Amino acid sequence: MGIVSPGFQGRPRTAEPALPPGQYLTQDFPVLSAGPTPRVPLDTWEFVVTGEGGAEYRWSWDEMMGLPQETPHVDIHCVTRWSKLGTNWQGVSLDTLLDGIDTSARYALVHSYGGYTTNLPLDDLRGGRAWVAHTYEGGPLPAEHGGPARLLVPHLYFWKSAKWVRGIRLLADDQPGFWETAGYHDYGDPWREQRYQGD
Ligand SMILES: Nc1nc2c(c(=O)[nH]1)N[C@H]1C(S)=C(S)[C@@H](COP(=O)(O)O)O[C@H]1N2
Ligand SMILES: [Mo]
Repeated sequence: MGIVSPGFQGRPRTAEPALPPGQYLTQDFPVLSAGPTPRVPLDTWEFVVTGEGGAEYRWSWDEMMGLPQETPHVDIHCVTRWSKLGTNWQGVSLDTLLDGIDTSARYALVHSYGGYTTNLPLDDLRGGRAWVAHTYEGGPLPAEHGGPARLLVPHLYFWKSAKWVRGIRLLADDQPGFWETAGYHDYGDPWREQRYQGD
């Protein structure tokens, strides 16, 4: 028996293929941004959840750092066909942030500093599957990859993982975001190859 370090979340991969259909493996970390990289100072950074009725739940950077932190070890899949296996992050689970927010909303529209948006069912932000991530491979998340903090929703194509995340609007009805309006799939499950509308 070797030393098992706390937080190590390795799992056997023998039972399932690691790569979704049509994806190739990459070792580097491509940067894909639809616009310029916004620079967000930590002292003005905030994360806001807006309820259907307009109620706002806000966290400053320090408040976010004071919440319980998790260390997801996950595979990520971009719709442009690269996948990266076993990436290591640190951040706050959306379960933690949504805990105590009483809502019957079924959808979420995620907003970023810089104006990017993306939508997903609210349930996909629950169940230990989504984080506001601020640390990548042991260091602060670089700005080009979404720092100070990005959404991390690795079970969907990576365009759903909004960089420079600023907040989430809870909605009764689904509302498409930036890429979804441009023809990308509304849900974006890489295992079902839901790249574009109609897939
Ligand atoms: N705010 C914002 N978030 C974004 C994007 C973007 O253009 N702006 N691009 C998305 C797409 S298409 C992908 S594949 C990933 C890329 O993340 P990376 O640049 O860290 O690889 O971010 C997603 N999140
Ligand atoms: Mo992407």
